[in-house]
Amino acid sequence: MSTTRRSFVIGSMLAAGCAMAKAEHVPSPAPFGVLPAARHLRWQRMETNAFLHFTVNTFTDREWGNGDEDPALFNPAAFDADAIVQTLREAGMKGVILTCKHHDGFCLWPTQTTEHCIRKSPWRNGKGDVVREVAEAAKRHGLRFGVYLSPWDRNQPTYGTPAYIPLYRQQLTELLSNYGPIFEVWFDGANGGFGYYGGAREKRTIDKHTYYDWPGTIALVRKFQPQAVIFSDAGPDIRWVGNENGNADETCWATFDPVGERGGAAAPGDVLTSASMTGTRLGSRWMPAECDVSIRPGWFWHQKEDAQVKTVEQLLDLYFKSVGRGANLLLNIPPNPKGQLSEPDVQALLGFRKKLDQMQSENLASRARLDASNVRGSSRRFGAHLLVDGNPDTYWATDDTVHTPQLTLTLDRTRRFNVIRLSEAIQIGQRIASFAVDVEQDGNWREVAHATSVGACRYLRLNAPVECVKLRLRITDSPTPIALAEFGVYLLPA
Ligand code: FUL
Repeated sequence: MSTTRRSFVIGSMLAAGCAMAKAEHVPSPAPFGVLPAARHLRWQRMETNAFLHFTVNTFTDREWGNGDEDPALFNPAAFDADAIVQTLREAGMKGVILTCKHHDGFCLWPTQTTEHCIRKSPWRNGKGDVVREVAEAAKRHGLRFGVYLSPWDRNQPTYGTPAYIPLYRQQLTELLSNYGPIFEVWFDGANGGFGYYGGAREKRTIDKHTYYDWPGTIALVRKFQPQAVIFSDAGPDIRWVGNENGNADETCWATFDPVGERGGAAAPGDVLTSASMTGTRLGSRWMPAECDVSIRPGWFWHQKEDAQVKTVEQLLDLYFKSVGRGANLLLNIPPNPKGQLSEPDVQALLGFRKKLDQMQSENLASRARLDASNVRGSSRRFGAHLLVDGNPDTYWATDDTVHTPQLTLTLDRTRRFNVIRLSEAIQIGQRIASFAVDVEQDGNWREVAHATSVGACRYLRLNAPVECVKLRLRITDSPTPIALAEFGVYLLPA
């Protein structure tokens, strides 16, 4: 190499080195608004979880037990936690939450707090523990385990008096300390009313705001399972979406400031749930929505509902209206009296996952040329290529002055698609307030979809597939520079 050529090469290397060093000094966008905790981030990435409603009701054909059910009723002769959890895993579920105790008070584990539990059941000769079997099966199959412990207990004689609270906390302590890591603790809002209550058979009402001393109970969860998210209609970590149809709102913010039904403070069971589907834009707490819904009309198994199991298309619709709106889907699949999932439920679940897998198998954007109208500090650390790297931690970001950038995608050839996916880098806040997607046809741009909030995940499902080589994402409203982690273009097969 000649001296001139060598110095040119060295000069270029130095220049490139300088440019890279400069790029590395481009600061990340400032965090915006309230941020998710690490436990939220882990939870948001799970997207779909399973709910198992299973107890004496499974054998009595009821939705709510009175509390006077004989524990001997509970006898799922062919209970197979492994088979259940394996199906859940094949259906793409990342976690499973079990009704360890529903409102009737029957405990599915050998609790020391009451005789109204599995020890008094003939199942496994009174030596069984459904909580342990599900928790261990979940661990074996790589699902995370969560617990539902109904605050309302229609069996306990002391329910409604201060004496019940230490008992409830003891039950919670047993669940939180004996079954490994818990990813979610589910507190139901149904509280107080008629019950057996040790034979009193009367109506008992409680003050939803003061009776349970929620701050004390929350502190207990934090102490034993600090990584768990706590669900209720009032949070503190995850909010009920406000309906049991499984739908978040078209606009769904991860932030929420719950208020009581008549204004004022909220508490589990006293929340103005009409606001829960949407959340609060710029709210003071990161409290994303969870959409709980059953694959059948009821939460518990009833033979008469075998023909009413949701179809694959209904499940897909639920997915797009929950996960696709930044929430999580908590899908209930109730075991039957044998202790297994019923065949119609299994078929629907597997059909649902097959369709999603087919859709997700090819992201057309990952083979496209991506041209961003702006890249923060012209740095590769914030480049548009990060939108298709499959890593939710990296993101395309814009300069501080650029809030409404555009991204043009040139696909490898004419392609057909009907689903678009966006995902914000929520670790630095929820920013985007609206966006639109256009396709180029006959030399003109045509808008095919627009929407509002993005957050952890936003899917847009088009009414019909469109074909094009070029498409464009326009961010139309954001109060700050954007930080978009992922972008997907998919074809959901008919
Ligand atoms: C409700 C309960 O009353 C239902 O029985 C069910 O457990 C559902 C998930 O939450 O509030």
